[in-house]
Amino acid sequence: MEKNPAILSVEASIIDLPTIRPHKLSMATMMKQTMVIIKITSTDGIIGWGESTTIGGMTYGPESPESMKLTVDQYISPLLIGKDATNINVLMHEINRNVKGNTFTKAGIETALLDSQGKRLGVSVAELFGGSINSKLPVLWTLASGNTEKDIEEAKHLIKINRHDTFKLKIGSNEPKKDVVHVVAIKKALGENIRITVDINQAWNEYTAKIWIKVLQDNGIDLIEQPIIKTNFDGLARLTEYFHVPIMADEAVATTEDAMKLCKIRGGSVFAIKIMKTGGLYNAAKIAGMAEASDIGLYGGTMLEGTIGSVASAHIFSTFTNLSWGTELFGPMLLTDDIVTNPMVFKDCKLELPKGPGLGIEVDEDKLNHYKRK
Ligand code: MUC
Ligand code: MG
Repeated sequence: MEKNPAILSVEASIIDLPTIRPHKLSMATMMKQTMVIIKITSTDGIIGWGESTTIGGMTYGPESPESMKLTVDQYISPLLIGKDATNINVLMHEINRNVKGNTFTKAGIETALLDSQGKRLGVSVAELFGGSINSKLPVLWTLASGNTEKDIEEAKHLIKINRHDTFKLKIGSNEPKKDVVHVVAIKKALGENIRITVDINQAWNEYTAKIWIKVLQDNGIDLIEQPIIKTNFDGLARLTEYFHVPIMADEAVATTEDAMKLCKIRGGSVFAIKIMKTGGLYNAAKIAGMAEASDIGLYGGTMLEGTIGSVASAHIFSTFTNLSWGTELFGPMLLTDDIVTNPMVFKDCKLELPKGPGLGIEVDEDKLNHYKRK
């Protein structure tokens, strides 16, 4: 093994992959997913992969695929080239000193460094964090075709083949009453044993939330995700206190600082953790620790990443003791193709953590080049 391998190159490629159907959220309807794939090559021949992905251009988060590529090419790559590839803490500290914000970009870079180091040491990314508690994680599916009947049909098929038993509904783009009627119709059609959660993606104000969460709660909905604007932390705390149906913070809980503030006021009884929001796996683990200490449950969230980002998320989520709400790492199944040769395994309502060093995935570089934006 080379003693002090150095980073030779950092490449960021923009990949566009079509979705299997339109995916309708309150802020955008997705017909494709755009990922920034990071490749880090070191002098010992090790190649590490990472992914930085957002939803709906700039409608969801503060970074775009194009800005992420620019941040890597212009600002992060020069900080890494020639440096010791094996000390991730030093590398990320240097990046954080020189590049503010840009957590999505940093998540992809940190993932590629972890994948490299895992391969170098012959251990998985989860093992770099002390090892996974579960190698199979519950995974739900999001119904978001925009049509109630189509959603019911899709869910019934997935229940029949035992791929999912929990479904998340994306609402907030219509009048609340229309959305709630849609949710209740799906809940009734799928029956008691199927868990239904709803994600409002900040679309309601606190007053509207108070009226309509009551109806959702009375109709047996299991979890309410980010009903109000992400900056209204006190409002989230009030809703958490007021309702017995659990309220989950998603957009509100991005950084470790957000998590600290929300833990103090109990702004949510569940946190959706996403490595894109936290800026990588280390920060995701820090937030998990804060949540555990505050008796707040965890949910393994997605930014609808492809396989690389989803597997990276699965590695860190698998180390959490309080992953009481499972995960939504179904992103690869929403896409018509994959750029890895060993896709994730989804079986019996669970995903399986890949075995093998690093992330445990093999990238098909021909496919990557095929889908790469020229
Ligand atoms: C979100 O806000 O949770 C997760 C699943 C899905 O369909 O959209 C994402 C975004
Ligand atoms: Mg959400």
